[in-house]
Amino acid sequence: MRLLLLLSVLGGCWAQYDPHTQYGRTSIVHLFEWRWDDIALECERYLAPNGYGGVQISPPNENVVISNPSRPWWERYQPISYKICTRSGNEDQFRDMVKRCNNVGVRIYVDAVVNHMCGNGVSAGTSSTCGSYFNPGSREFSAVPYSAWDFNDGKCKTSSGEIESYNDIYQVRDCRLVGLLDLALEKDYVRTKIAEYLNHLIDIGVAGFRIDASKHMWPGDMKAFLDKLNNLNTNWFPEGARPFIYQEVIDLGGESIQSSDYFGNGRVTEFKYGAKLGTVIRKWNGEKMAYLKNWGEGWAFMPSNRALVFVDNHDNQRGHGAGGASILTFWDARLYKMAVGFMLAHPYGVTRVMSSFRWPRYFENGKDVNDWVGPPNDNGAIKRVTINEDTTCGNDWVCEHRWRQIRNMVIFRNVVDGQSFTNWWDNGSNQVAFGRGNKGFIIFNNDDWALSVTLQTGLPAGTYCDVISGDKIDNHCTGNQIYVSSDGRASFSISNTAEDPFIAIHVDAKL
Ligand code: AAO
Repeated sequence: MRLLLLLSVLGGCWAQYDPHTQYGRTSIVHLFEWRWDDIALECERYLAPNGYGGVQISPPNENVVISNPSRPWWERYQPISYKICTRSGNEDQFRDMVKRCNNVGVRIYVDAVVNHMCGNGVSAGTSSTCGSYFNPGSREFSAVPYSAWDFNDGKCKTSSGEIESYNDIYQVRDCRLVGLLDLALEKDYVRTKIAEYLNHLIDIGVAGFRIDASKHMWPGDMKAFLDKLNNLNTNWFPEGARPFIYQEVIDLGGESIQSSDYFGNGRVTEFKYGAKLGTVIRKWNGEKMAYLKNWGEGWAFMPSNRALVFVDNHDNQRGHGAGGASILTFWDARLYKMAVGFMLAHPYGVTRVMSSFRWPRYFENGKDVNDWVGPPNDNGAIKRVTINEDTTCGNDWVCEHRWRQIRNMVIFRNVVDGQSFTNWWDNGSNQVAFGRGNKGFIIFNNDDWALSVTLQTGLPAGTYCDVISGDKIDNHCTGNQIYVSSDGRASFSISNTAEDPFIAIHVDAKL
């Protein structure tokens, strides 16, 4: 009884850091701009069978319709109301997705845009995804409703009303981010409206939230609306479970606002992770993989139990947000697979895999002039995610989460969950290897010469299927095989010109 009480108290206070994934599932995937009915299908046909823990979805609430440029992806970051009504689907389709995904043990995390409404310069009217009236000039959003009282115009001290310096914490929290009308979160009315929106989603069955632009909200204001949230729906979650919270705060160092300011509310996105890993894998600035030995807190990242990590996100894969040119994406597939493989093998943080759409990337003076282009569509309607015979996706959906190397590393992470980081080896350059207890082992060759080495893997003796070059199907391996001898040692050879210059083995892929 006392133990139960202690457990439930602990459970209660730690819960906002816990993604509430089903036992044995550890990673989430961002299905950027997908339709709700396609996500429901993907949960059933692919994510559950391959051990994905959950999906981050694009913002589900009504947004402005931008026609110049034509339907950019970023229109979804300009809310008009909290009706569940977007290009991804209506509320019925949303409910169906949440139910079907939860029923196969895959969680849904909503991208919550609550710092602001649409841009200051948008013209008044009903050009919104559900046709609700709004007037940015008079600050009227009748479908919430919000009025001029509910915005920070009086509080912001810059003459432009915009954030002019990221080093002034008052500007960053009280002024407009790129013209977006900044909600007055100090008001209980605004906090209540936000909590009503999020509670509506919680009651439908979502497991948590990515909170957009958290840097632009005071941590205490956020806590005030988070404290108003319901527990998760007991159809799928234990009694008393709190929503998983991860806050989008870009902290690459050097600004007054720090990630740690937000730890009390939940996890925080660790943007240093992808920026640094990209620099290392690209071998820029004298970086080498050997330096990854103390990856994580040793690189001045936030504590692992507060971090949400990713190689790229929907912003920095196209030059928005932060991280710059070092960020690896599907456009650099060979290096990208190594980076995602490293992330998923390494114990640090809660991991998020990116799943993108292809766009006509075109650089002029170092900037992608098509960075705005929205998802594959027919006259604005988002195209379905079709599945090819070889299990890849059609219609310009990239589906990185279905790439064998990435999908198999998601499974690797599940298999090694809870095991310590062991048996590190490096050649002083860009050939490195490490294990996860006696469950898994991975080795990379990112040097310009071949790798050939015998190493302690920590694994039980036997023949293993390399899950990067192939799959274990029934009891045979479609890729390379690795032989671990009775002392735990194994020989590895990786050509520097290999399509995927890394090898990963784990106990569930033992033959
Ligand atoms: C669009 C148009 C705008 C127009 C506006 C209103 O593009 O021209 O004014 O509508 O009409 C997305 C798009 C925006 C879009 C917006 C609304 O990215 O282009 O604006 O939807 O449709 C900051 C925020 C961060 C934000 C990021 C993009 O802190 O929260 O900008 N990300 C989220 C979403 C994002 C979304 C929004 C927020 C808004 O993920 O998709 O915007 O809902 C510094 C700061 C960062 C700051 C960046 C970029 O970063 O630290 O906090 O992010 O600048 O402004 C070095 C530094 C690094 C620095 C970086 C860049 O790397 O180390 O710290 O340089 O300077």
